[in-house]
Amino acid sequence: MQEHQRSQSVSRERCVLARLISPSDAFTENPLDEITGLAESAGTAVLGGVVQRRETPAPKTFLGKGKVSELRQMVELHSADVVIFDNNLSPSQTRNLEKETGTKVIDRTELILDIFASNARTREARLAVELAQLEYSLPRLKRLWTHLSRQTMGVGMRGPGEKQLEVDRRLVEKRIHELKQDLSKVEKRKEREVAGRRDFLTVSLVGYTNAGKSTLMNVLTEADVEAVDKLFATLDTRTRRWTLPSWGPVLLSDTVGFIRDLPHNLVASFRATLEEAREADLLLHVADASNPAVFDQISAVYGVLHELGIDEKQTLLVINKIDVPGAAERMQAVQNRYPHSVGISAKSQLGLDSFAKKVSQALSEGFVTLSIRLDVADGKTMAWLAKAGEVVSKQFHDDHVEIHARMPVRHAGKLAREGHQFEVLRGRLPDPKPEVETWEERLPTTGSILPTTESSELENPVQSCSNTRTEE
Ligand SMILES: Nc1nc2c(ncn2[C@@H]2O[C@H](COP(=O)(O)OP(=O)(O)OP(=O)(O)O)[C@@H](O)[C@H]2O)c(=O)[nH]1
Ligand SMILES: [Mg+2]
Repeated sequence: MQEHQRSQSVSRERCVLARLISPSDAFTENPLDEITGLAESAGTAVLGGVVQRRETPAPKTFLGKGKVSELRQMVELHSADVVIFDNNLSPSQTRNLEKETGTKVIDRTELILDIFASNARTREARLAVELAQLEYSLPRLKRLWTHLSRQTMGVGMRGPGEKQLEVDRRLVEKRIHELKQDLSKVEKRKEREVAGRRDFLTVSLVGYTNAGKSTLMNVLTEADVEAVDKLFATLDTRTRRWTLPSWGPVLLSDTVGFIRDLPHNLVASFRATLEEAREADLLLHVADASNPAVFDQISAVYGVLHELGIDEKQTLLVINKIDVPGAAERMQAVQNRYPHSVGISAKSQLGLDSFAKKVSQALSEGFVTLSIRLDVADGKTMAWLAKAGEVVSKQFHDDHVEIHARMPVRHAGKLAREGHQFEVLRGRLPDPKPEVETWEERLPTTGSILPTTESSELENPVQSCSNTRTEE
């Protein structure tokens, strides 16, 4: 499986970075900062990099001619083993660039998959990563096959090279099928596990990778989750009991971090891992105020939440790392835009009291009091109501019973789905999903995470960085 073998680990290799950015992209920092962090997390030694501003990529080599030759010189100068692109490349662009630079070329998706593969500890994470890697390789296998058969046999002719690749392709497809079946079993088991914990309210930490989710989890629950300065340190989900001051016990879970342009098939493969977040009563979106790209990171996280279908969930934005010099000002800018956010330092344990208050407040906003009319013989629903919430009062009439009950919003959703009649006495049920096209259009209608102004009016702390302009 030639192409699949390409996605082997780049650990301990010497690398040169490359990125194409659009002329309108604005940076306060070096545009190669994030990919440098990713490449280092994958274990490579970063020796240099090139950036090109261009409206659209060059069809054959992605970068323009002059920039490709600059890249080749850099590869020769540093005797680099690999060029890592911070963009996604087509299989033919990868091949052309490998020819031009005389070295291996990998793109952003392949690098992220590589990091996930080396950090995957649990069986579930390993299955998810293998599936995403094979799905990434499959179209490349196909195209490699076309390319090889043309080269060796002429168009449309069958030959031994093609036969081998055809066999490889079938093997990959078979394995993809098996992995999907295994993951769907894991997903079902997870759904049952999560449903079994329904007696507790659940709060889930989500956010950009390295934002400090695991550090916060450890501080709040003494969970002992790995929290290190490494991208994608966490790839599974841990759930612990957290005694929320002035509230009581809730379940808190920490999970895999997100990143800009997270490969779609990776998000899909991690659905089972993200089950807790999908079912949570409240999401705590942890953002890193020490990072100048915090606004972009916040939007990238909302993008992934949208992809998972959970962007309408009640969310509290937690602005972390306010202990870092310069972060307090950035926190202010974030709070201007997201007034219902809260600033903390998980590491220095700053702001945790008001954080806990905001969480309690958000959780109580997630409750409704309902008046439900049930058939007197419907003992099953009555028992369920007593378990799902608090029954405040019960009034028996000739043919029905009227129950007033307080419960988390998600339970009210279940009652509606089951066709029960009820009236909301206190609190609010979420509006039905609006018919909009993009998640950005949807943002202004979602509860506590709202920006206060239109994005065009926002004070944008991210300004253009002139020294990164490296046009041909
Ligand atoms: N200065 C400072 N550093 C922090 C704070 N919180 C976390 N960190 C550091 O940030 C790095 C990443 O922290 P983690 O808790 O592993 O981040 P994460 O969001 O779980 O990251 P992934 O699991 O990789 O997605 C670690 O080096 C932490 O020590 C904070 O409040 N202040
Ligand atoms: Mg983590």
